[in-house]
Amino acid sequence: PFMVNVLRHPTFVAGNCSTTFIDEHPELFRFDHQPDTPIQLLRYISNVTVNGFAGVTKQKHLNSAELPQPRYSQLQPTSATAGKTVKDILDEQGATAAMDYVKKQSQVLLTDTTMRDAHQSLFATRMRTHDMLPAMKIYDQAMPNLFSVESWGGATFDVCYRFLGEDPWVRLRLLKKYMPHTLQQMLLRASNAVGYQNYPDNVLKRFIDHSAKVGVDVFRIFDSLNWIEQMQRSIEYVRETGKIAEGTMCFTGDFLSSTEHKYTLDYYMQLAQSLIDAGAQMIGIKDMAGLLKPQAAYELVGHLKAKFDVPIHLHTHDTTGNGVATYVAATKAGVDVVDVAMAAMAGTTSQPSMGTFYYALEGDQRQPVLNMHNVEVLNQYWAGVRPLYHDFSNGINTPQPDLYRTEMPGGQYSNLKQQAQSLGIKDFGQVKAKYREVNQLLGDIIKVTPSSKVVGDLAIFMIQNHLDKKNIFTKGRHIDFPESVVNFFAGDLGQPYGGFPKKLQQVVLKDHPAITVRPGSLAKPADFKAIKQELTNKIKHTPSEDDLQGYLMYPKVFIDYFKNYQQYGEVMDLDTTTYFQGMRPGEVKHIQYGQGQEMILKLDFISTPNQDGKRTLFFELNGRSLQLMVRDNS
Ligand code: 3PY
Ligand code: ZN
Repeated sequence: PFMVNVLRHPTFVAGNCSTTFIDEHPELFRFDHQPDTPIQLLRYISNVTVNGFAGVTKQKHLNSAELPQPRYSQLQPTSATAGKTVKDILDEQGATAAMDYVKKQSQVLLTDTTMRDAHQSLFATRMRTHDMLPAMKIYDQAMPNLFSVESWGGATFDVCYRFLGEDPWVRLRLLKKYMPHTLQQMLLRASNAVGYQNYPDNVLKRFIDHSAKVGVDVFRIFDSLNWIEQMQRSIEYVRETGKIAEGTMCFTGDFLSSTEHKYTLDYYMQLAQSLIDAGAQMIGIKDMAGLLKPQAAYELVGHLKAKFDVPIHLHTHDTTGNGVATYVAATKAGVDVVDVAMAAMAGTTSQPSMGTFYYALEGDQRQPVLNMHNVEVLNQYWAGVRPLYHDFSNGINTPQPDLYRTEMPGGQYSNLKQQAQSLGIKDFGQVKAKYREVNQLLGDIIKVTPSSKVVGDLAIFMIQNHLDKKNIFTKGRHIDFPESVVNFFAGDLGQPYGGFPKKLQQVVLKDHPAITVRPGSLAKPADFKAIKQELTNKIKHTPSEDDLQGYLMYPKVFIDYFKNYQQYGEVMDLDTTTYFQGMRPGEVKHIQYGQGQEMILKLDFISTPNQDGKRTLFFELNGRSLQLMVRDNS
């Protein structure tokens, strides 16, 4: 096959490697895929024009191709306070030096989550690389004093392949390319990596090694049950790469309350100790549901800072509306880094707003070093991007203080609401009440991907089957429970703190066996040679390491992606309205694709379906007429 390799490209060979050359050509970041042809993209456009995109309503008031892009020339000059960014220090002197630098900062540092958790929590992780690119190019210059950007991992890996027709590894290469002086941070679900299931240790190691090689600098490692045994391997493997291992505690409960006997301050102090013993260089507090109230943040961070010598990194969601107050309190207690999103992508289920937090600390010695003019240049761009994803937005636009009682993670709130609606359950209040009841039935567990799904699935299941905390022990004996619930009780996610409720475990499992050890200790190591051969047979092509990694994580999703990629080419090149909505008759698009080519495409007319249900689309491609037939699936 044709080799697309940036190093061999004639422009590079000639030494004429301008940034603009790479700019428009993400496909150069793939190493052995076929190049695009205009026909591939035309096929995609025709199909989406006729059949639409799942979850998108056709509305053409937006034209993403006309979105003004942020420019380097709009920025005010800024520099890293120490002359070097944290990324420079990591690259030049290693992780220990980078951590020492963070600890020495008197100001609080920031992680910008706009390109990962913010869109994951606001509009179902759908932000496309195409819309990240213009921002990526100026982040380094705009905000050299950030600790990091959280730009990868969590649900983004899966969603890239599954819904965006993109390769997440290409995105990571672009992030690294354009932001060479900013740490790239990912969210790693410990032994579940970027999936929803446990992977064998050798798969986990290979994934971490490749991620570190391609561009991840900081790995935020969490386990959905806070089970240290599930996190130890990930921490160890990250340490072997020389990158930064952030051992993470998921926060739940309310340790300031006299009724909290499980997730006490002491619980978190011991967990932090175990993470440090396992090799964590930084402690993350992951407050995924936004439950950490300001005074609790003050006490938790204060105790951690007093006892441990590693930087403390706090993550929250603004779902309850108290996010900034929590961060201010944490700042007073000495937190080293907090997670924020740019205002246009902040608030409610996302992170608190960067600018809002900055101004909240006016007059405080720890106010972050930020050039708010530059932040505003970027924010204006994000403000233009956000409406493009309106169809995927979760519709939550007010604070949700009831979450303090329901303890549902921000990302799950909207998903579960949709799931309930699609099953005919109209009263979400009922779902929330059931969620609380299920949490108590399960013994009050940590709720975050994937354990939160167990609670959500069981809540819906109990509503549908008229089960409650009493009759579940009798009626439940004759019912098959959802797979996620069975797997949880079988120990496939690990062991919850305090153990399983034994009686319910028997009711759910019936004859199904349960384990009490780390699932990875039983998993057979993956036979990479055999898997590579299997993949080669399926795609009829020698897979790159990127491809193999995609297949190891999500076999079916990857194969579907690959087939689409072969059919449609690099759809990342299309602007977002075209990608989600196709074209309307009369519309003209200038599309950059391939290796620096541009096509001018006009859609003239769409025929009615013929007797086979196919429509003909009449295009003009660079002034020449061209027709494509597409089946109308409606
Ligand atoms: C993820 O695992 O994707 C999360 O963001 C959990 O909070
Ligand atoms: Zn989060």
